[in-house]
Amino acid sequence: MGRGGRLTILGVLLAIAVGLVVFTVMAFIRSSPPTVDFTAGHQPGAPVDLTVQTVGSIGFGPHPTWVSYLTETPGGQWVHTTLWDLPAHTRVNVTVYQYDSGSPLRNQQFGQVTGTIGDRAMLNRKPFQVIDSNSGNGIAHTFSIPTLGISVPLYGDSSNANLCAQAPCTTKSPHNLVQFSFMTPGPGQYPWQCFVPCGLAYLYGNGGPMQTVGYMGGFLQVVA
Ligand SMILES: [Cu+2]
Repeated sequence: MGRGGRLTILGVLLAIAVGLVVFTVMAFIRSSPPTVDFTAGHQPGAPVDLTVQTVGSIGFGPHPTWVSYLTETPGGQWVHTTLWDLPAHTRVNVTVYQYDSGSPLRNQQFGQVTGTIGDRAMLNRKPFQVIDSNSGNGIAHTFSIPTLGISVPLYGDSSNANLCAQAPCTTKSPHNLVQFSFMTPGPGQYPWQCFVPCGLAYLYGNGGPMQTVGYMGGFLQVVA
């Protein structure tokens, strides 16, 4: 083959490589989860209600077996996202419907409730400040905002129960109700995440859904 022929093949291969990179980047950008807006029509001083659920497997999309959080819009629709617009210096009343089984924590520190109003949370309408994850059903996930010092352990459901495997789950499925409140800080981007290594089949449980926005972590986008 002549030099021109080889150069042509090289050029075609390069074009394919560039095309694949562009396609992958565009696919990644397109797959970014939507943001749920809790600021529209917000009256200064009024609390915001934030309702989320945790599921053992999302049941749809590119990773149907992954654990995930979902968010309920102010209109009452469940959306597969972990991104929220929230007003600054505002009380957020969080309700978590927890539909996943649990396990003992690797770090018992995350059995504590920290940073919420009153440093406590409610589990099935009873107040608590700490959960011993080595007893009972263990901890399924945590709701944690590290930069704000906020962390709440989410008690697991019995793994013998007929757990929901297709999100969004409804309260007909076994679940735990976890409620707490916190104050948003000033404007900024604040990451939040789960600290239970719940990414099954990934190295030490910390890959996959633990590393992907929209599943076990997201952002509070706090606006003035
Ligand atoms: Cu988790």
